[in-house]
Amino acid sequence: MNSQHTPRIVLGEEVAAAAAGQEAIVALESTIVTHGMPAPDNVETARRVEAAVRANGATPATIAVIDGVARIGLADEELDRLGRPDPEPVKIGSQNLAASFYLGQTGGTTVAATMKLAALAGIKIFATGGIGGVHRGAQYSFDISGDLEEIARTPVAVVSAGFKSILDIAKTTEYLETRGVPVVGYQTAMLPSFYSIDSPHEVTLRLDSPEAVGGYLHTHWSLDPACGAVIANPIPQRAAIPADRIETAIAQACAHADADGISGKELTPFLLQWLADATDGESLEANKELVLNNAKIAALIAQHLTPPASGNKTSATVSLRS
Ligand code: PSU
Ligand code: MN
Repeated sequence: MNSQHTPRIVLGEEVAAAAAGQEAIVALESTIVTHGMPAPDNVETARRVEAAVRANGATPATIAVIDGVARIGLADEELDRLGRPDPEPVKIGSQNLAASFYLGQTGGTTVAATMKLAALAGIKIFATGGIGGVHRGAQYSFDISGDLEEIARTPVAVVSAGFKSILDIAKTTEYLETRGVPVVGYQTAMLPSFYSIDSPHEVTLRLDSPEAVGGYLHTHWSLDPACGAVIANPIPQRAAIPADRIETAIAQACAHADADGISGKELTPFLLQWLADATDGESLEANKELVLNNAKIAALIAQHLTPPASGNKTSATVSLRS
């Protein structure tokens, strides 16, 4: 075996110090930087998101692959490099994570790849904008984000503003139910839909405080130590775009993607960019606000996580009836 081909995962200084002191850490993804937002909003937002995590009492760990090495916590120049379009960074999901190590690539990790790396580094909570899901028209394209599979098999809680409304929210909800992934509504009983505060779908359970989410996650991981969870946190009201207003633009964006033959990894970035243009930047502003809000809630929850005593084994108590 060639040690050159063994994956390397390196903690940044700030993250290493927090891990040594068993302090709260929040993982952050980087596809939102490389493929989710235009420059310079992408890097600016990533820095504001890191600041929001710090301001709420936790250490941010932005995760990416730089020259074939996974970085948990990025240096300033590494984040700057990811934000530049040239040379074009790779979009790295679970499928091509090993390929990115092997080929020495540089790129942004999706929710799926970020979760996998966070779990390896012992980080239990992660903030993003909105997870990937089942795309509209998936009955023809079979386009289902790898994020859903990873959440079902990796014990990290993902704070997300529900599911991106560019997706088929009903099918995404069904898929997570099939895979046994709980969707916790943070201060809401209705599933948020990214730009909008709600949707017609109910969450698995509603919880109203970071303490309650921490307590619930303890129960969840005691029962199912290998499964992730979605913490669905609605966009702040002042930045929200009502569903009926954004829906027309989403339908147009999907039709254009279809007509232009956009599919696979390019689809989500194409739709987000198309919407930002079609709404004169309103959807981009909403996207920034919801990520910041998710980072804040994740930082608060991170301070209330207690790992189940038995590590990776189910630890529910079984006793005789008394
Ligand atoms: N949330 C955002 N913007 C994004 C994404 C999420 O606000 O760009 C990214 C995440 O990295 C997510 C990815 O994992 O989109 C999903 O891509 P796909 O549908 O190709 O799996
Ligand atoms: Mn896809």
